[in-house]
Amino acid sequence: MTSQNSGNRKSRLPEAPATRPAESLKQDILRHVLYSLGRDTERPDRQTVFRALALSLRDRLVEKWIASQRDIYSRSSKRVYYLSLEFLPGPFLRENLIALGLENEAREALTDMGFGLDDVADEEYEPGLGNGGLGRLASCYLDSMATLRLPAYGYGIHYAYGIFYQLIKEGRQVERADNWLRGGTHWEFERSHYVHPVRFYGQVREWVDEQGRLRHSLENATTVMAMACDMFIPGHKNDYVLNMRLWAAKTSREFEFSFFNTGDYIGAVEEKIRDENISMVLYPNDEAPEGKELRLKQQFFLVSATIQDIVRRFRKKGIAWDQLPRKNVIHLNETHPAVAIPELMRILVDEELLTWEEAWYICVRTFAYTNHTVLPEALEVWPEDLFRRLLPRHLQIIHEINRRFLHDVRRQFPNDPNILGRVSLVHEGESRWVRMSHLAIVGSFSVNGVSAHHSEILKESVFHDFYKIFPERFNNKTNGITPRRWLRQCNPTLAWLITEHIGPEWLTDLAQLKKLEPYVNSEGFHRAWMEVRLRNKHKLAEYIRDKNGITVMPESLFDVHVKRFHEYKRQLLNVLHVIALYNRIRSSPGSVTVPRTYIFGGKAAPGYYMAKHIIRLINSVAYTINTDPRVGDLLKVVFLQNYCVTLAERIIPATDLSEQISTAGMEASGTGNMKFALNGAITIGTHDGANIEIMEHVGNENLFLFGLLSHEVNEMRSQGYNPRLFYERDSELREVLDMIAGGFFSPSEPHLFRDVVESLLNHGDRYMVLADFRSYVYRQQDAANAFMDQAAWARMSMLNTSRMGFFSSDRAVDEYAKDIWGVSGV
Ligand code: GL9
Repeated sequence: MTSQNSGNRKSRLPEAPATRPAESLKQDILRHVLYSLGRDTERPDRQTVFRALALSLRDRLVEKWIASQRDIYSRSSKRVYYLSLEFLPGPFLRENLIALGLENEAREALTDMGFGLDDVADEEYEPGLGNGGLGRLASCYLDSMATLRLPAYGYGIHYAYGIFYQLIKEGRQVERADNWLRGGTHWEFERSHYVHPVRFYGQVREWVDEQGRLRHSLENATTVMAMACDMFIPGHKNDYVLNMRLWAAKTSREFEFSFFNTGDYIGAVEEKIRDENISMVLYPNDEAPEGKELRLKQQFFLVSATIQDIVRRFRKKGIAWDQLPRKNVIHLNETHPAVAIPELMRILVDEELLTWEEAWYICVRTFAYTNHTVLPEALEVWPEDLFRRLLPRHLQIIHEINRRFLHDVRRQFPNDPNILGRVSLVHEGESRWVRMSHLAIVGSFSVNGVSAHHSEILKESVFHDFYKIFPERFNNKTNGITPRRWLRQCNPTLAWLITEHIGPEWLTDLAQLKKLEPYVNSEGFHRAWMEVRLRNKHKLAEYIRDKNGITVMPESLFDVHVKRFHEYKRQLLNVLHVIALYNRIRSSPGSVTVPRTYIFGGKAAPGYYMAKHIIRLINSVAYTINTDPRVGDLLKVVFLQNYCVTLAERIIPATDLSEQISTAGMEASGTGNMKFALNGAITIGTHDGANIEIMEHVGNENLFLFGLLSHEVNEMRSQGYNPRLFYERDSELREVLDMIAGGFFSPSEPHLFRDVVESLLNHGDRYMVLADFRSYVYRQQDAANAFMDQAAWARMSMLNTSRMGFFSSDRAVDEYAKDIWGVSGV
C-alpha cells in the first residue's frame, strides 16, 4: 500500500498488472484456491471456486475501502452511524460483481475454468441477519449510502445463527437452525485484535471526588468483549466502499487468568461459552418483541461497542465535546438501539465529567430515530426490574432524563395533568416498564415515519402528545429500495431491455425510467417486454416443479403473496378468496376463465400460533385444490418454503399480481410492494403504507386498490364492528368459512382449522378480514378481466416500472442526508 497518496481522492492502491481483467481475475481465483483455501487448482469444486472468487473480490473491495476511509478522514467529514439490530444483505456475489463492474470478466474467467457464473453464484448462502422489511431496508440504505459516497458506517451484530431456515413438513412450518457460517466467511475480515469491553450487571457506586463532585461508577460488572467483523459495501461503479461492522461476542475471561486459577477449569470454560452466547442468535420475532434478558443484552452489546468506536474516532480529532453533533450523527433504526442515548449520556457525564446540561445538549443533537411500526404490541418496552439488574446506571440516567422532561411538560401543559402519565418514559401501573419509543423521541432531534401515511398516523395518534411537545422533530422519509439489487441484479434481462432503450443512467438515477413511457405504444417494445416477463415465469415454474413437484402454467396469472406471516398482513384474506374461486370452478365450470397460479411464501415467528396455523391452512388448501381433477390448470396453489432474499430475487421478476393487502393503518410502509411494481407487477392492495404513494405515482388506473380506509377502520371499530353481519349477508363468504370450520381441507382432523374461523366470527376479527372480503373479491375480478387483455396488461406493467423512480433508496437516503443528517457525498 502506498502512503504518499493518502488523502488524495484519486489515490489508488497498487495498480493491477497490465493483463486483461478477466485473466488477472482468473489468476487471483487460482491463487486463492491454492493459498487461501488449500485446494488443488487442477480440479477445484464449485463451492471452492465460489469462495476463491469471493476472496478475489474482497481483495478489490478492501483496497477501495482503505482509499475511501482516507477520503473521509482527510476531509474531516461529518459521519453517519447507522445502528441496526438487523441487516439483511442477501447474497453478495452478483451485487459486488455489478458494483465493481466485473460481471463479464468473472463470467469469462469462470468459463475459462469450466464453470458457469450462475452455477457458481448459486453456491452462496445468504446471511439472514434480519427478520424482514426492517433489516432489508437497512441493507438497501447502506447500498445507497455507498453509491452516494456518504461518510457512513453500518453497525450491527454478527449473529452466529440468523433467521431460522423454514421447512414445510406435512404442511407445517418447521424451524431449523441457520448456520450461515458453516462454509467459512469469505466476505468479511474478522478483527480479532480489535475488541471493546462491554460491561453489564454490577452495582452503581456513588462517591465524591477531590473536587467535590458527585461521581458514579459501576462496580462488580460482568465484562464481555465485542470483536469487530467488517463486511464491505461498494457503491455502484464509483470506487467507493463502506463498512458494515458487525460485533461478535468474545469472552473476556481469557484476559483474566486468575479465573482459571481457581482449579475449576471446566467451569471456567463453561462461563466463557456463556459470554459468547450474546451474539449467538437473532431473535426471530417480527413486530412483537419478546422481552427477554438476552435480547436487551444484545441491544446494549451493539450500542456499547459502537459508541466506543465513535468516541475513539472523535477523540482522535482533539476537539471539544460540544462539537460532537457537528461531526457525527447516530441514526437509530427503530428503538432497538435506543439505549445508545443513556449510554452516551453516561460517557459524557460519568467519564468525561461534563455537566448534565452540557451532555444532554450534545445527545439531543446527535441522535435521530426512525419508527417502523404502529402495532401496539410492537412498541418496545422493558420491565424496569430487568433494566435495573442488567444496566443499573442506565436506568438511573433514564429516570433523570424523565424527571427533567416531565418537569418541562408540566410547565408547557399546566392544564393537562394526564399528559404526564401518557408521555412518561416509564409506564407506571401494577408493573413498571421502560418505554423505548418515548426514550428515543425525547433523546433525538428527528423522528421519522417510513411512508407519508404512516408519518401522519404517528403525529395524529400514536405519538400525538409528543407531536404537540416537539412538533419540529417529526418528519417523513418514505422508504425506498435499491435498483441495483431489485432490478439490475434480480432481473438482468429486463434491466438489459431497459438500458438498451434509455441508457444505463437509471441505475443511479431511477427517475430516468420515465424515459420508457414513449415506448409503451411501441409494438416491438411491448413484445420484448412480455417475452422477458414470460421467460422469467418459465424459470420460476421450473423452480416450483423442482422444489414442490407441482406443474404450473407459465401463461397463467402469477398471483404472489410473499412476506412475513402476520395476521395484519392478511394472508388469510387471500386464501379465503382462493377458496371462493375454487368453489366457483366446482359449482359453475366456465365461470372462472383466467387460470391462476397462487404463490405464497414467508416465515412465521416460531411462537406465533395463529400465523403458523394460517401457513398450515394454506398448505392444506393447496393440497386439496392441486389434487382435484375438476380444477385442472385453472388454479394452482404453491407454498415456497424458506422465503429469503435469494428466493425473493427469483420470485419478484416472475410476478404478475403483487398482493399488498394489510388492514389499512397497520403496514407502516412495505417495501416488497415497491420491488414488485419496479419489476412490472401490478399491485392489488389496500390504502395502506406506501401503497398510497405508489398509487399516486403509477396512477390509479394502473393498480387495484380496495377496502376500508384507515379512518374507516377506526370508525367501524369504535362503532362496534360485527363481523358476523358480513358472514350472514354474504353467501359466498359463508360457504368458504363453513368449509374451513367443517374440516373440508382437513378431513382427517375436521376441527383443525375451526379456531381460524372462530377468530373471525367470535373473537372480533381484529384485522377486519370479513369487512374487506367483498371489495377484495370484486377487485380480484377486475384484475382477472384486465389480465385477459394482454396488451392492456403489458401497458400497465410498463407504466408501473417507468413510474417507480421515486421509490429508489437513493432518493430516500438523499433525503435523510439533506434533511436529517446534514451530510453530503465525499
Ligand atoms: C417494518 C414495517 O412493518 C414495514 O411496513 C416497513 O416497510 C419496514 C421498513 O420500514 O419496517 N417494521 C418492522 O418491524 N418490520 C417491518 O418490516 N418487521 C420486520 O422487519 C420483520
